[in-house]
Amino acid sequence: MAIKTFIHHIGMLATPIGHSAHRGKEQADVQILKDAWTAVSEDGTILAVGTGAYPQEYDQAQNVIDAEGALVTPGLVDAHTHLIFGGWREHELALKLRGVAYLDILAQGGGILSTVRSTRAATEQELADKAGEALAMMLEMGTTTCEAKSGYGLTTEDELKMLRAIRDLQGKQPVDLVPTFLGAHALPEEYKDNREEYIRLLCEEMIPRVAEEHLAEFCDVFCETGVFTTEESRTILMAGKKYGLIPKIHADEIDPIGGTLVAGELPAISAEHLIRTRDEGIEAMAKGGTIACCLPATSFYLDADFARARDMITAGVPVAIATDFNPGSCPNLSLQLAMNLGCYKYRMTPEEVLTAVTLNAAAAIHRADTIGSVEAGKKADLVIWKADNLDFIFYRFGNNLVHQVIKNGEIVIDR
Ligand code: IZC
Ligand code: ZN
Repeated sequence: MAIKTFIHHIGMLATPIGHSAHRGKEQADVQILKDAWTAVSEDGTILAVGTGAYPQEYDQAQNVIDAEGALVTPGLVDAHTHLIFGGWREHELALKLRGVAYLDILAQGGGILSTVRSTRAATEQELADKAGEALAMMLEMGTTTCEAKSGYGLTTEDELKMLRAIRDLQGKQPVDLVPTFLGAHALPEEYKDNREEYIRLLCEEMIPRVAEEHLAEFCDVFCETGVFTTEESRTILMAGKKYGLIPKIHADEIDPIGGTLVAGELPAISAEHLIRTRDEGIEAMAKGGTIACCLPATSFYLDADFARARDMITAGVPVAIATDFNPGSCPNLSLQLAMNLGCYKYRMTPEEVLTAVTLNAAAAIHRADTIGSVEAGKKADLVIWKADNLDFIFYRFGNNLVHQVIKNGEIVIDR
């Protein structure tokens, strides 16, 4: 088979191996190859990985990339973002510094509802353009696949507009997008006194439309005090399931009201945030095979507790780490920062965190068959780092340590 790209002189190739999430001790099982190389076929998939000597014909590849002894990892997978939104919420920073709580800002019609107003006012093109800028920055920092949620429209047309903006961006720039329907992100102001009616709208109109137009793969709910209850979350996620949308859930971000129990029971492919998750929630996730998608930059920004990721690993729950990029609780899109925090605050090892932002993140968005590791048969999405070992990228923080990003075997970032 013709070789499109050959990458050699890889000082250290660090990657989990496999097609499903790694849990428990396996979370730290990262294959480390020294003096490695990889060959990529015409269609952008990895054909072979090896060390030392390689077949001579690889030197004839269209692109030969000399990694000059650097660290290479899989491209980073951001499994939880609110990529599409109008406006920003920098005015909330002052409130936050004065001690006003996240849920109080929301209850007063700010927070998510403020972003809903600016998102409704934006066109599909404006939303796509704004998100395109964020994606360009993410790619620059090593993210090659990104999950993106709706949830700032909260009317059928505005939710569809957000999901169409995601679809518009697919293929127009290098980052692969994975869409999630989050119509249950907040109760819109016009349904303040009529929550049953909004839930009916979600289940009977929005979800069927989203499914019919193939605009999302997952259905998500913000299960939280003052937002959606566990019963409502179950109803909405079951309705999504009926239409082929895989359940995800925002659980235990502010209050542990039982979202992780719903996650384990359904089961949801992933439960996200988990800042306040207690023992029974961890057990439920372990039982349901739910992936814990932890968002440490959100804890940092909200000055909240950090999820009990170590206990989750011990209990056999696979841990993924994502940014939660959004205009309110985490205006950060660097997975590198989330990786640093995973190490410093969750006390996860570099190997465990690497798995969390590659293979386990891929599994959380149902992509573990095609991305999340550097091995034959997977897409050639890689990062060549300004580092020669794995520890280095966790030890340094606050800088972008990406040298090159390779997407489907082609250099898309070179810095
Ligand atoms: O806009 O505040 N937690 N949703 C649930 C968010 C944070 C995003 C936001
Ligand atoms: Zn979120």
